[in-house]
Amino acid sequence: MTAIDTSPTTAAPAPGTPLTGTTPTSSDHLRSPLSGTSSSGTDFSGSHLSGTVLATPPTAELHLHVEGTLEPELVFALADRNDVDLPFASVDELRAAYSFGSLQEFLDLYYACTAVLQTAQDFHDLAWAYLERAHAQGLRHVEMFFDPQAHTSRDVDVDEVIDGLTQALGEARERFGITGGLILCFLRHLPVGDAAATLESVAHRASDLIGVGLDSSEVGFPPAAFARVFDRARALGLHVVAHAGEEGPPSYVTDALDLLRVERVDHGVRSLEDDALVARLVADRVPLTVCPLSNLRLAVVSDLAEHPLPRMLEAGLLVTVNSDDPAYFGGYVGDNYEALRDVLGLDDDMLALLATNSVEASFADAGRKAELTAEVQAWREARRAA
Ligand code: ES4
Ligand code: ZN
Repeated sequence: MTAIDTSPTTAAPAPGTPLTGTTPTSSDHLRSPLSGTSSSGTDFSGSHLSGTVLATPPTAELHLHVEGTLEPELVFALADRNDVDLPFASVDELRAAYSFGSLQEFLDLYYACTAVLQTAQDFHDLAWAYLERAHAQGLRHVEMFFDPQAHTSRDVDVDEVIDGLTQALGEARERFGITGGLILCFLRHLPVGDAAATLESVAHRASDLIGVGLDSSEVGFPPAAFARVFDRARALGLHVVAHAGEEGPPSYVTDALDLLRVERVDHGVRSLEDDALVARLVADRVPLTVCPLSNLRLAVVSDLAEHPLPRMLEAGLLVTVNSDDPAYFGGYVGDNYEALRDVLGLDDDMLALLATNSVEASFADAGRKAELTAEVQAWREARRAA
């Protein structure tokens, strides 16, 4: 059963009714985000899909904004369901607007489209659509970012957001054996007091979260202001990550490490401009969640052939591959691996290394990491035999 149907010919249901599928009003299918593994005995590994070996490895995705998985068809389906007026006449017109010169240009559209997301059902359908697509590309574990302030600012209850996303993740675990959970991101362009209040509003359900992150407009919003909020998140038992060094300078990466004490750096590509920082990231095995197609579409690099990822690997950095906002940037996680093969010439050994890095860099428990590492090895062997 598919939880959404975004085909253009689908008749729009009345506002508030599910498009298809179940209404996630209870938490009876929920699981704690990272504990346990599939127990059905089913081969969930990416390599079994469609009876052939996938061209890209089974992987963990650690840098994925669920709001950035909002495909234009779903924008229109949810707008119909919720009676939201859109400033675009058609799916094609909206997709044509997906042409960005900078992070800010993208973010303006990204926040505008969140207007269609209102109920737990909407958030469920959004996440489920992503999980189905990413499953088809070999996704095995996801640590999913969400931006509560983009929704609470529109009077959407944060519990609706968390309930819907958690329900979808629970279903993905049952049906696909995909593990993972949620990382709550603070919007750094808003006052730090908003971030602190957001964290307190979910403190009672910290067990529904893996961690916190920091995203949105980077330049002009350095990490320092968020140090106390991150202290509080750690005190709640949450992991901490932050976007740094996407458009911002390497000093933002250093500050994220020193002041926020992040365990991973999201993007971090500009770290290469600071040799001492690179040495530190290598020595401490700090993972960087790199997003090649995002970097291309947001003009962080002018050409994928010039992407620094190969240099980052050569430097010994713990690099992972991720899709960031796949609906907007032209590709899901497997598409990002594919692009690295096609444009940068990375071979199966390199792709397997990147997938193994994603497992190491994840917040999965040791048992799950061992399972996923074995799946990557099995993929590598299957590719050799194919
Ligand atoms: C984002 Cl690519 C990127 N950078 C910063 N914040 C974001 N939110 C969604 N995508
Ligand atoms: Zn991002």
